[in-house]
Amino acid sequence: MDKIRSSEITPEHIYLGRRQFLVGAGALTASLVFLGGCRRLSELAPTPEADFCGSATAGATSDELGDPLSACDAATHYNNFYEFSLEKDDVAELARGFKTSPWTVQVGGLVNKPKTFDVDDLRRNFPPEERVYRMRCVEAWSVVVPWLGFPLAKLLKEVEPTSKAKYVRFESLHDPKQMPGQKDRSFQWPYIEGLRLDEAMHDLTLLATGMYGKPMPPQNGAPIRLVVPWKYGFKNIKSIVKIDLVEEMPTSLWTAFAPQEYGFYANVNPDVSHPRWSQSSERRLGERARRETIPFNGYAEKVARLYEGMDLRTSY
Ligand SMILES: Nc1nc2c(c(=O)[nH]1)N[C@H]1C(S)=C(S)[C@@H](COP(=O)(O)O)O[C@H]1N2
Ligand SMILES: [Mo]
Repeated sequence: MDKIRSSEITPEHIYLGRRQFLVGAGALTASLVFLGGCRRLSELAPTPEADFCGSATAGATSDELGDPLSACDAATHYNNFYEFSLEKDDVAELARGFKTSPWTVQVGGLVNKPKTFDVDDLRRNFPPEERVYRMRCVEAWSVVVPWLGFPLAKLLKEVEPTSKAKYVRFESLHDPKQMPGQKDRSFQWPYIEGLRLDEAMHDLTLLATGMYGKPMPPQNGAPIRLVVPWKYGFKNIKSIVKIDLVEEMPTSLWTAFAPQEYGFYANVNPDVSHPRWSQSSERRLGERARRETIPFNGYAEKVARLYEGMDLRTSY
């Protein structure tokens, strides 16, 4: 059991939150053991799922840096999706049967043409393209995924943001009947995330409706989720039902929960440690040795200009 570092099995995001509810070191130790301190590696290993990964395909075999795609089984069985679970290895099972059709995304706020889009129409109107992106979780693990999706900019142009719009606010489904994790009231549901308008309009910013050549599986944020590859994973909000153009910087679920730990920008930055761990390296799913974390997760050439003049050590 000492082979597994606790950072790999304890949900880092909520460690502090849990601790606030515990009294004394005994309770703390007990809870860490309860959270999985004695699990064996075999239990964390993904179970093959013929219905999804068995027929998975991808046009590419690596990203633009030459990093190989992560195994489909890994990317679909090691998930953060707190609406279902605080663990990562049981999300796929808990989300099985999650109802993702019909599904609409309501787009409004500071726009000339507010509109509610049906996800099937979105797939028809904006044909999905494959984009291989690295995703780097704030907990210091990462994965390389062939997403299928379209640039968020295409959708935003259709609704015509007004000149007052400065930020985009995203909202996930709130449905405690289907999502057992939403009964945990230490979080302010629904899950909310936000981007500055220029970040949202950047060509790398994707609305993904599939991965590995297939429609998005529930555990990865079906039917439609955000992918912003230069930011920490938590910005990549899943199962989106609402998008609003707004004037003020939105408060995300994570900034509301622990503002000293999770900022609005959340750009991947190996030089700025999380208050409780270093961000200088990461564990790629399926690999043994740790990798160095790259500024902006390797996308600096395309996005660093968005942050010119900002102090990247403090603007987290
Ligand atoms: N609605 C919602 N979106 C979410 C999360 C979540 O708990 N709820 N977790 C985030 C975090 S912390 C990460 S790292 C990624 C994980 O995406 P994946 O499971 O597809 O790898 O989803 C992000 N989007
Ligand atoms: Mo994350």
